[in-house]
This record gives sequence, structure tokens and C-alpha cells, in this order.
Amino acid sequence: MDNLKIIEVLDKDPLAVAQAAANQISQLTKKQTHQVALVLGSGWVSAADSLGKPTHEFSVTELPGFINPTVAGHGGKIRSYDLSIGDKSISVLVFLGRTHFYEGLGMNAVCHSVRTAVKTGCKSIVLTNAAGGINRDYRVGQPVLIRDHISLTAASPLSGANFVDLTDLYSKELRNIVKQSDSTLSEGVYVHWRGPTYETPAEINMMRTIGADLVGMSTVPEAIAAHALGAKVLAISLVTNAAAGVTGEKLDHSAVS
Ligand code: 8IG
Repeated sequence: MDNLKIIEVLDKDPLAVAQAAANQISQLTKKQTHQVALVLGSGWVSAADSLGKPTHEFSVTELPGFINPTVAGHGGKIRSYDLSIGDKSISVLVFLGRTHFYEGLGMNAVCHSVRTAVKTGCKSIVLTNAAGGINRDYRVGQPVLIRDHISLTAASPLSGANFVDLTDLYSKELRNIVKQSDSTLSEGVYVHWRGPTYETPAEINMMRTIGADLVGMSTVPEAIAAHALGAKVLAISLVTNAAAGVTGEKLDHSAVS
């Protein structure tokens, strides 16, 4: 199916297509459920190697509703892992790469991974991304937990009279668990910027003035879609550049993928 046809089917009933994709994952992995999903954005894909050996790996295009990822450094693969945590074993679904809003395929394409993950049973969703640092205290290479966001896209993944509360969108409980193992981690406010252009220095100054620490082109729609389906969300940015105007250097995407 070409991308336009996939999007047409997805937009008609996104949750039904997510359920169909989840069923396909169960068939491919012979696991009825997964408990945790991890979305690895640019800069993070190699982190999957630290999880050991997956039990299964397949291409997103083997599942309904997924379009082929286009940005360099984004894998378009899904892996299933069985991880031992204490005396428990959990099944973890790992997405290598994601679809971005700037691709112009709509919010349902952007949110399809996390909706599929929730439909496979995931009650916790971990989202990672690479971001520009607005906060002058941040250094390149630093991970930052997202504690809240500001959406400057004026676009929601939800439609209809669906007034979802976002007060605890980035689960305090999950953030506290992470900080117990690394108390030096900073927390910050992430701005979702549509892209694909980066910001102007004036836009970065505006973002800092309204309380932002980080800026990027992902994560926010997925966090909202997962939360709306009842999952807990943890989100982590890797600061891979100082945002426009912070150092006076030009931004270069090759540095981040
Ligand atoms: I990596 O400086 C990365 N992604 N909008 N601005 C925006 N997205 C980004 C940036 C940045 N760096």
C-alpha cells in the first residue's frame, strides 16, 4: 500500500488499525501482551544494543498502519525483548525510530506506534528524543527528563469532545523511579515545534521567556495519545545541540542523527 492509502485507512479509525497492528505483533512474537514500550528517537537507536538480544525483530511495514520512515538514523524496526527485572520477566516492545509531524502525514501516523503499544498491553510508555537546549545550563550530551511540555504546533492527536486532563502527563511516579537511580538528572519543559525548519534565535528567546528548557520536533503528540489511552508516560531528551542563537553557531542535523 502506498503511504497515502495507509494514512486514509488509519485516519478513518486509528484505534482499530492500532488494534490490528497489536494483534499482528502478538502473532509475530507469540506473546499475548507486552508490558512496556520504548520509542527510540534520533540519537537513541544505539541504546537498544544495551538491552541485550531481542527475541524478535521485524520491520514496521509488516504491520498495518505504519509508513516507511524516511529520516536518516531512524530504523523503522520493532524489537521485542524479554527482560529480567528483579525476579520478574517483562516483555518490552522497542520502536527504532518514529514518524514526525513535519512529515505532513498527520497526527494519527505520528501516534500509531504508541497506540499500537498500548493495544498490545503496555501500561508504561518511554519516549526518547534528541532536542535543542534552550536552558543555558544544559550541555550537549546531557539527558534531561521531561517534566512538562508546551505545544507550539496548535495541533492535537485527539479530536472530538475529548477533554483530556494533562496535569500529570509526564508521570511523577515514573520520573521519581528514574531519579532514584540517577539523582543528578535534570528535569525540564519541552517545546514541541512542528519543524522541519529549526527556530530563529528570536523564537528561542520567546520559548525561554515562556518557561521552556528544551525544543524538539516529536514526543508531545505520542505522550498525549498514550496518556489519553490510560498509559503512564516517561520522556527523556538528549540535548544534542544548543538551540538557535544560544551559542551563535549554526545548527546542523548531521550532528544529531
Ligand atoms: I536534535 O534546536 C534537535 N531537534 N525544533 N530545535 C528543534 N528541534 C531540534 C533541535 C532544535 N535540535
